[in-house]
Amino acid sequence: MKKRTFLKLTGAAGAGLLVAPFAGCGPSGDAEGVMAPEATPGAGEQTGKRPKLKLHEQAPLGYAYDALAPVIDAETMELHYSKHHAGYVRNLNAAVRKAHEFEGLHIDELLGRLNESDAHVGLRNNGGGHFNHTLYWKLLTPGGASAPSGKFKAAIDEAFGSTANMLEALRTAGAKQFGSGWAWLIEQADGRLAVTSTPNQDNPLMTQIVEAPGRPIIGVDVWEHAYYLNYQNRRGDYLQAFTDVLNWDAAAAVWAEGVA
Ligand code: MN3
Repeated sequence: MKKRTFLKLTGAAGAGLLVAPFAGCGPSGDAEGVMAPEATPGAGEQTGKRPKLKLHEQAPLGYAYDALAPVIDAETMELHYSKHHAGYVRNLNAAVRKAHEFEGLHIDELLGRLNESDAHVGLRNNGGGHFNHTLYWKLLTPGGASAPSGKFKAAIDEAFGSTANMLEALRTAGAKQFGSGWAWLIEQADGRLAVTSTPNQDNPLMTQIVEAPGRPIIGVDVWEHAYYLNYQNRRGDYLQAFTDVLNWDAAAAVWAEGVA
């Protein structure tokens, strides 16, 4: 797949984070009938009485909870994936049910339509939480290259001078983010890579909200739940460890093709 800019991506009807769980759903011709406005809020599962409701789903982790130990311990991984991320997905689906104009949107497009209004708080926190963690698990996938190469490395070098400089900028952004949030490597609209950070579960695809919009390439969770069991207050040690175990094949794939 050809590399796309984030602007193109946000307008694309991609597949992956949004699925139609009911077999036999019409692909596009019956779009009006795909949603179920009167769907019961609060439940992530479907019942036989609720037809054709599209839900956001949590992708399988794809590796064992202890696969990243001792860098990230199994208990942290299990809580983070099965409680925190799962909660974001459940609450995102509940929020979408109350905001019908967001039903059926790919997560990228959903994030791009959010603004700072109170009405969007649930979608913002939980939609961001869903996207952000989906990227995070992918980047931490065991194995893969331990350094960037090819065109991806060239893009990093062009923006930062070296991979080491980029990683230092990423760790600094994570260390300076006050309270909970994320540090990011993004691709800006002009194609150039940059480092930024966001509070809470905000995401650079929230172009109407964040100061530095872009397409997320690398995302580092700096909420305490991501590291506290292993690193306590030593966020800097966790940031170093994260960048040490980053799967550069996964990062390059995100840069080339997007998160999902
Ligand atoms: Mn988290």
